[in-house]
Amino acid sequence: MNAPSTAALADDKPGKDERGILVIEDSRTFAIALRQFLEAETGLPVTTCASLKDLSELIVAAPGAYAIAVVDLNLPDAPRGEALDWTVAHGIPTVVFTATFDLATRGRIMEREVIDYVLKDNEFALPNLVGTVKRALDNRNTRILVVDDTRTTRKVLARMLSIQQYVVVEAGSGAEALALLDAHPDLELVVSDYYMPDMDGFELARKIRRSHPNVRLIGISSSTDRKTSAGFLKAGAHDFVARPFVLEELQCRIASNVETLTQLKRLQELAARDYLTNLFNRRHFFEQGPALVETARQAGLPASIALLDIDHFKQLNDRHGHDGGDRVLDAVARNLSRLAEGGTNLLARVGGEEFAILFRGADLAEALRLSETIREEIAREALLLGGETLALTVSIGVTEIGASERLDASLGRADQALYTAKQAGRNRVCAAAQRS
Ligand code: GH3
Ligand code: MG
Repeated sequence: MNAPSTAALADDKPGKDERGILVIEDSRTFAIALRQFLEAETGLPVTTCASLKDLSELIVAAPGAYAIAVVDLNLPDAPRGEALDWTVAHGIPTVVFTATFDLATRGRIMEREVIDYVLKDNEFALPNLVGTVKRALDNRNTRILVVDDTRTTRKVLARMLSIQQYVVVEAGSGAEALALLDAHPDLELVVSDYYMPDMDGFELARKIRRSHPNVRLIGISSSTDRKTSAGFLKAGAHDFVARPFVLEELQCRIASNVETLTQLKRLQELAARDYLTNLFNRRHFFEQGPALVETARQAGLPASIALLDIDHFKQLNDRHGHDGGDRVLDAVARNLSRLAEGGTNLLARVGGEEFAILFRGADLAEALRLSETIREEIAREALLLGGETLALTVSIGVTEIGASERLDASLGRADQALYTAKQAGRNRVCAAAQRS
């Protein structure tokens, strides 16, 4: 079943990057271990080669095939990092894996615009390398806003961050930064200079904390006054880095803030989900529902709600035990997810054996049609439980959400329609008209 065709409401998701990982490593043991580890952790195909000659042939054959390269600095036919020159020259983001490390080597690596380097000299080398590659791949999903009124310094920082694979957006003033944050809710991290003519970094930090409380902010400044870092932190920044940067320090501080963001998102995701079925829970439905209805309204579209309840569920519980009941709930949830989740719909488990679906863009007639399809599909599906084939049915109450009506009021009306469906014999869809 298709969600209502309301392109204006559909979420844009970027396409998945299918490119692989290229490993240039002459030690066979390392190369094999790396390939297994990287494939398991990233799910991407890994190609290995052991010399500059093989590398050049691979790149010439398929220059655009690699999302990232891992390069050993010393190869028999490329002892001075020539393999690194090749990957960088061909625009392949590169992580260096090296056994030799001294200041001269670091200098040679850093002047070549690499993502990072990982030392081979310790027992954690392999997991460190895999972690670095994973982080770099993940960075492509993080948008960072760089705020600095001086174009050249802003460009240098933006370039450093794009080498780390972050998606970088630039602002030349505090006001522009605030406007960009308003326009792009996916901007998650701000790196801001202190001195700017229209508003300084402290004021920007205070404003961002108030208007975008989930955004992380790192202050930067070339001031030698230690109070600048304290001022940034007191204004609400999460971190501070002094100019001129030690590149590795800046990388680590940004990575640690991105990690915090990732953990926060994971917690938010867990808080929004129902543990048994992994569907969205009641809290999420009521937190997100009103805004979703509002976007439909603004696009001049209707919205409807369906409340769905499993028929005679108590009997199933009594007969097959609570665990059996749980399995039925999970099966119904998976069916509903397949039939009604995503696109412009919001599906949630809102009670023990009750599920709600918000149909954005659907008026009552359309919501009735969609609900009828869901009811039929669930009734058609047989579920095997304790050696018994269960005929599972659901009853559904549907209503259209009134203009400026509260979501709980609409859900209450859908509940009355559901009650009518139960009274009329179950396994059916009933509608409740809006009160005028
Ligand atoms: P009706 O057809 O009128 O909806 O009857 P019913 O038996 O489905 O409804 P009733 O409300 O009498 O029973 C619902 C049962 O769902 C009662 C409760 O113990 C059970 N239940 C609620 N949450 C869960 C759960 O998470 N797991 C299991 N196994 N049972 C649950
Ligand atoms: Mg029931």
